[in-house]
Amino acid sequence: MTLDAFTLEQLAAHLDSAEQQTRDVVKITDEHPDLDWDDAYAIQDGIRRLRLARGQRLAGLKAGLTSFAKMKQMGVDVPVFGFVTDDMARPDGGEIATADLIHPKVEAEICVVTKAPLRGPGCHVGAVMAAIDFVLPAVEVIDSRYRDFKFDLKSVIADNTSAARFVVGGQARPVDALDLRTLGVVLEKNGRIVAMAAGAAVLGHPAAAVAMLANHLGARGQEIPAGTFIMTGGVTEAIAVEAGDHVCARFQDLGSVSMRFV
Ligand code: OOG
Ligand code: MG
Repeated sequence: MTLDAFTLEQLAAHLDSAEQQTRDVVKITDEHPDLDWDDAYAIQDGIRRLRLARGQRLAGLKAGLTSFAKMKQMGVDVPVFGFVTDDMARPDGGEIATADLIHPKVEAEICVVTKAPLRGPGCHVGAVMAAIDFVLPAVEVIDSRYRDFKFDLKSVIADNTSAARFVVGGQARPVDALDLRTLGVVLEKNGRIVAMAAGAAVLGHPAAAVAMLANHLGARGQEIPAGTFIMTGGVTEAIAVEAGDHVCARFQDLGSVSMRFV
């Protein structure tokens, strides 16, 4: 930690109000270049406390920057972890308002729900596979609070990894009915294919993203509880959207997830 508790709380409130007021801000490392990883996650924890204090419920955990396409797009090389709350959820086939988003982008993600706790260090793909209850398709709408979507890893961790909205599809499948590495995903915007990938784009196997999350939490004395919804990260680069756009993500064996931006 390089920052004191008061500064960490101030930065959490700063990013939280930027989100609430749909206002972009400069990345926080510009003013705090010494910010370290623990500071960044402590700021994210501060945002989580503020949101829960407003009555929101924790809906799940997310891994981000887990695919090479995403790392390349954002110019970074390490995955990051964040959370989603119930107020970020939107129904499949529904509308997503853009008036309260700064510069939204969509990502197709393979998600899981666990049936047993996962605790690192030493968590691996095998342990994750044994703990997965079922697999679900989703689209995450990310919306960095940073100007022009430009950030470094510590700034984006503090900003809860750009989490903004998410839409979960209805087709759940048991994990042994799928090959998560070869599971194909096609992302369409306005009827045109804009990106496609297979599950292996995410760290070689989407379960590896969950193992990394368990190891990340384990280093902090925390675990992934049973019954946790986890988004494993965009399989392709994120695609910018605006009012009027229709997005559909088609997942092999898991159906599709769609939404209209208004
Ligand atoms: C950070 C969040 C990345 C993903 O799935 O890769 C993310 C960002 O790119 O703004 O959620
Ligand atoms: Mg994501």
